[in-house]
Amino acid sequence: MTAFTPWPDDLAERYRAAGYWRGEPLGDLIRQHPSRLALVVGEKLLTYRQLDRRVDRLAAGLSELGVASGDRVVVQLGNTAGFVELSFALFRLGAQPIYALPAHREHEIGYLCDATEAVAYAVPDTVGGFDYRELARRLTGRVKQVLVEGDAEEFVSLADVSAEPTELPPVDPAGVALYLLSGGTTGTPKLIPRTHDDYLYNARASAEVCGLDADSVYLAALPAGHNFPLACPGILGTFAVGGTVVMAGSPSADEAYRLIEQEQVTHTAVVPTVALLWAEARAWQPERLDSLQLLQVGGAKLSADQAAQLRSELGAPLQQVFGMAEGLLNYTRLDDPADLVDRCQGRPLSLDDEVRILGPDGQPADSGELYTRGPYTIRGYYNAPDHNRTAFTPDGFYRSGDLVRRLPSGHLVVEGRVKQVINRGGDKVSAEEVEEHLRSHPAIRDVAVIALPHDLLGEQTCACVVADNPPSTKELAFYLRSRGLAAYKAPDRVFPLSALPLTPIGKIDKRHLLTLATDPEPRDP
Ligand code: OOB
Repeated sequence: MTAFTPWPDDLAERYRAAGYWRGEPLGDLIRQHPSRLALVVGEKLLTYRQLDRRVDRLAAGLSELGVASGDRVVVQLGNTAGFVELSFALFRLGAQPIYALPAHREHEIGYLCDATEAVAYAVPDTVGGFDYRELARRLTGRVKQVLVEGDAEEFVSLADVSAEPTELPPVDPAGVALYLLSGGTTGTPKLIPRTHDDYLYNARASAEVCGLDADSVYLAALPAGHNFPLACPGILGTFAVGGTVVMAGSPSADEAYRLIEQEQVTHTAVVPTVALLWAEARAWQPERLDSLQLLQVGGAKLSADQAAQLRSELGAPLQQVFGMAEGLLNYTRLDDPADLVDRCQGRPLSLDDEVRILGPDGQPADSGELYTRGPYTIRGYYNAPDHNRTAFTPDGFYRSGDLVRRLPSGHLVVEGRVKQVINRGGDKVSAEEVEEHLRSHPAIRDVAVIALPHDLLGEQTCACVVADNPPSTKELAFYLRSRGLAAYKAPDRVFPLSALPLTPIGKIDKRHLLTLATDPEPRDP
């Protein structure tokens, strides 16, 4: 079993010599700037000193519960103090959080627990009427220990996990600190091991490029366990410079506007869909956004027109971010002209990010599929040798599946993708995963899942089904929910047809399906 594929020794040495990898454990990040304000969650304010102490006590308490170095813990907390405290306590123990998204349900969580033999699963009590303790109960037998932030009922309350701090064994900064989830092209999500060294560099270098300093106030509006708000520069990048992190319970415009004005937020990150909703809400939200020094938009394509619209309606400086949990981050720079910011998705963060663009003939080109390797791009997914053979080249480049064009300035424009993923407003839906589930539906004989263009979400999920009595979207949503799948993976549209079109070599012709599904006068193939 290969939990983690290391970088080759010569490159690791180079990344250390260049000062990217500093041999520091992530858990130490909040030991500096003791008297500064680290975290704001609702009424709760924590200085770095207070946070540091709470984390030490939590780490000691977890250790008493049996959580040890190398153990994995599935973390599905919202944007709360518990999220930050538990993450840092695990970093200090050398135990590894696996960051699930709030929308994940028993299918995804069960898989994560099984695949990683996680020793614990951390959840909130209820959020928006959904009871995560119920979800934990449905996973009985697959989850060893459940930790709850809030009313724990029969489980262990995170607030009670506390003990006198003790000396903990040293943590290897070259080892895995945490696991992120991949956007996913496969039937099951892949786990992305990130080391202390690489992830700290990711956060620090991002903080620098985004102009964060000790006076910065970062609003975590997207779910904290996603790479973008976690470390691009996000929560960790803000801590690295001694700034303040403000947690938002949701990315809704009313909550974000209120927090931005109240806490004088300087930086925040959203997906295009959320940014467009914020712009629309400008009409009725009275709050001022003058404190915003940078609005980062990424995770899905923002068109030049939409960028210009955001710029004029929100009045905040804009940054485009094209990133991936696997590593490579592209940012437009603070001194890039507005016109360039609007029409590209940024350029690589690091001088040592190697970007290879290959045309359809497999030869280097200015436009084609993006391959990358570098000081914070993984060399392999967790325990996935077969998948790794195709997801990475023999010389260690990650095959992103994104189609890009390189401008003479080195900035990249994202033009499409070759991977079978629907980017639904920044939420990544694996076509293969949804197809696998739908294929087991009793009424469906054959199915192909494709992306359809959508004004607000960018893309929507369309299930092209061959069935005598095609199920409705509602029925499919219900069916997938009953199988424990996250709700965002349910198809937005069902396109019935009598047979799936095939390419000359007999593969399902998804391009043809797209034309058929978007044809105003559909004809069956
Ligand atoms: C971010 O990370 P993931 O892992 O959820 O998704 C990565 C994929 C990319 O391969 C690309 O297909 C798409 O999301 N993507 C974009 C994009 N940013 C990401 N497509 C078009 N334009 C963009 N600006 O999504 C992520 C990670 C860190 C920072 C920002 C986003």
